[in-house]
Amino acid sequence: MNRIVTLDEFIIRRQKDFPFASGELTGLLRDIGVAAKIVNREVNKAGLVNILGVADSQNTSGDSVQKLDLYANEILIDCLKNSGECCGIASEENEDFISIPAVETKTSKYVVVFDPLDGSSNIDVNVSVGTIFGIYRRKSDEGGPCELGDFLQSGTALVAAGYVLYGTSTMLVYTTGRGVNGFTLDPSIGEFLLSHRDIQIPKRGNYYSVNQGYYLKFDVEMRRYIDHCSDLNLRLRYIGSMVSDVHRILFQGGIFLYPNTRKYPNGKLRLVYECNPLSYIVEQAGGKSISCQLERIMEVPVEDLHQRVTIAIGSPEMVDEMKHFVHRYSPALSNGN
Ligand code: AHM
Ligand code: MG
Repeated sequence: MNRIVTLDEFIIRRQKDFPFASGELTGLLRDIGVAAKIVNREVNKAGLVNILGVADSQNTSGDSVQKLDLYANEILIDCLKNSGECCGIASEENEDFISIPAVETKTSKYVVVFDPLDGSSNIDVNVSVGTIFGIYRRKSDEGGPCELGDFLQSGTALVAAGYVLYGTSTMLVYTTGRGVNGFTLDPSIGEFLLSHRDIQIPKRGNYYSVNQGYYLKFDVEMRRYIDHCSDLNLRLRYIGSMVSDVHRILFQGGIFLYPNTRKYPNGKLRLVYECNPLSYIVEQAGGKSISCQLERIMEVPVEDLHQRVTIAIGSPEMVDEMKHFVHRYSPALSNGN
C-alpha cells in the first residue's frame, strides 16, 4: 500500500521547495482546505432542502436558510479572515474587494481571489459544482491596507491556484507553479489525501465541451471548429459548471470553449475568478489556454475585477487546432494559413 499523504503534510513538505517561504502561503492553502471541507458538508446536504428548508426561506426550526453560493462565500471569507494569512480578498459574489486588517500585528503579503461556488445552477439538481481560487503576492506596501491594483494582476503573476470539485467524491487540485497535484477527501477521517501526483493533461482527447445550444450565436470560425469536433466524432460533454468540465479535460484530454455570443460579446466567464486560476492549472499540467481572439489568457491585461473573457482551454494540440481554425476562418484574423 502507498504511504498516505494528507494535504496538510504535502503542503508543509512543499514549503521547503521555496527557500524564503515564511509559511504564509502554506497557511493560506490550509485555510482554503478547511473552508472546502465545510462547504463540502453543506453541498452534500443540499439534497435535503425539502426537509431542511429551501434557500431564502426559513427551515423547520425557524432558522433562515441561505443560498449555498452565498454560504460558500461567507465560509471562505471567514476562514481567510480569521487566520490573517492574507491582506485582501476578491470574490465573484462581491462587487468590491475586501481589505483584511492584520491579525495580531501579522502583516501579510498575499491576496486571494475566488469563485466560491462555480456552476451554482447545478446545486438544486444534485450535479457537480466547485470552488476556484487564485493567490497573488500584493503589489502595495506590506503593512498598509491592500489596494485594487493588488487584484488587477495578470494570470502570469499568480503564485498559486486551485479548485475544489464537489462531485461523486470531493477533490482539491492545486498548483504553486511546480506541477499540479490532486487530493481526494476521505469523509471517514475528514482529510484530503494525495491521490493524483503530478497531473499531466493528455496531448489530445475525445471530448469537447461547449454550450452547443448557442451554436448559431458563435462567430463563423467557432462554428467551423465545432463542426470539425463533430466530424471527428468527439464526444460532447457540457455540465454547465466550468470547473467540472475542465476537470474532466484535465484528466481525460479535450477542449473546453466559451466563445463570445451576442449576449456576451466578451464571453461570459470571469478572467480573475475562473479563467486565470484554471489556466494556470491547465498550463502547469502541460495544456494551453487562450481567448477566442488568440491571446494567452494568463497574459490578458486585467482592468476590472469582474472582467469577462472568451476562452478555449485544454489539451495543447486541440487548442492549437482551434487557433488554426480562427486563422483560417475569422474575417478579422484570416491570413490565408
Ligand atoms: P457561475 O459562476 O455563476 O456559476 O457561472 C459560471 C458558469 C460556468 O461554470 C459554466 O461553464 C457557465 O457558467 C455556463 O454558462 P451557460 O449556461 O451560458 O452555458
Ligand atoms: Mg463561476
